[in-house]
Amino acid sequence: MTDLERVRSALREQRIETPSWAYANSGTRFKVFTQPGVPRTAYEKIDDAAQVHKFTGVAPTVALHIPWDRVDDYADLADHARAQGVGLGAINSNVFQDDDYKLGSVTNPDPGIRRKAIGHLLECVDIMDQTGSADLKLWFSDGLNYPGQDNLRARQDRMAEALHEVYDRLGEHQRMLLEYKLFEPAFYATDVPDWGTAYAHCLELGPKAQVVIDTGHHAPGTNIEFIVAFLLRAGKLGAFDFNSRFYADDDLMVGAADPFQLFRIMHEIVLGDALSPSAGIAFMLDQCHNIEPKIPAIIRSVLNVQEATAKALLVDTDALATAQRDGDVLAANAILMDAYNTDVRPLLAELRADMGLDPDPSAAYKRSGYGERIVRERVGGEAAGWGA
Ligand code: LRH
Ligand code: MN
Ligand code: MN
Repeated sequence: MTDLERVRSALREQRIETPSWAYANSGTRFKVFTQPGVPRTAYEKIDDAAQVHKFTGVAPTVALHIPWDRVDDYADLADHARAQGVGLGAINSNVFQDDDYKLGSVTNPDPGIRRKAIGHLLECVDIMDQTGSADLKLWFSDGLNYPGQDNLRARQDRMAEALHEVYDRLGEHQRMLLEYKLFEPAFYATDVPDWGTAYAHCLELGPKAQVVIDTGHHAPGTNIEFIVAFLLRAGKLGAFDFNSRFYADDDLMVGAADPFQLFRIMHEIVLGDALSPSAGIAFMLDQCHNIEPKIPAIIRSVLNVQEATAKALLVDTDALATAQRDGDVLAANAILMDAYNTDVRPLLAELRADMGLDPDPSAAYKRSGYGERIVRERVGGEAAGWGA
């Protein structure tokens, strides 16, 4: 296989999962701007996700968030997805939107509330059994606003206990993905604030527990590609929640704020041989499109990930290794920058044509008339679940 064939075949194989909640209305703490035509049900969110896959060819699964996507019959929802040409992906749990969780969910000092939160996580595994999903994604808003509010160490014990109980419930082909976040909604201390804490819990749990890197969940200036390299080496990188940030957890389109960072992350993925679906890393988006049209924004995001990946695949890794061995700092850096500065859009357009797709997914979606149709047909779209 020539180098270019290797690049093409890796791109053809790439899989990006889109989040159901990105298709629905969303907003900030200050305002939810509703958009006409947004989905009213989980079924309609899947219909929209199917459009993204139809035009990009690399987004065949949709992540669900429970209870935002609660339905009576999850097997039926999975059938619906299949009929639309997509599948259901990770199940995201939600133990952050109930009044009971004001002081925490699984780390709450009240054992009754901890039981309720663990009950929800176990219910999510039941749902996975019905949807055929392999991944349970856990994010805990648990934390403290004030020093002295609770015992930091006891909360780690409670976290470990809850994670063990859920871990033990996982089926043979299921895994648990633990997401960390530096701050928000808790401002003084978060119970899983960083990759080190998530990693330590996952290590204690066993091979079915891995870490999720949400790119928006770090302090400014954090070297995320280092975290990628470290976790890959340890076999503990399970997934990404991709998005962009300028300040905090902005949830903007991936690759919009810092495409170079996205390239550096994908470079570590390529070096670690972790791009292929067989490597088991779930590449998911976790975004909200508050002011821009949603389906076009998600198509744009998928293309941004593809472009960063194509550039990462173009890095001349042999030449890079030689320059590194020689201690040739400038040559090594230039090799990386050459790949980053390559315009990969013609390559991707050609690849899409080979795959029987329109070379320009955004334009093709626009021409399809789907956007106008949903505005006509759907009245009273749903809020994604927060801020409403
Ligand atoms: C938390 C988070 C987590 C949630 C999602 C809606 O900030 O990143 O992944 O499930 O947002
Ligand atoms: Mn996330
Ligand atoms: Mn987030």
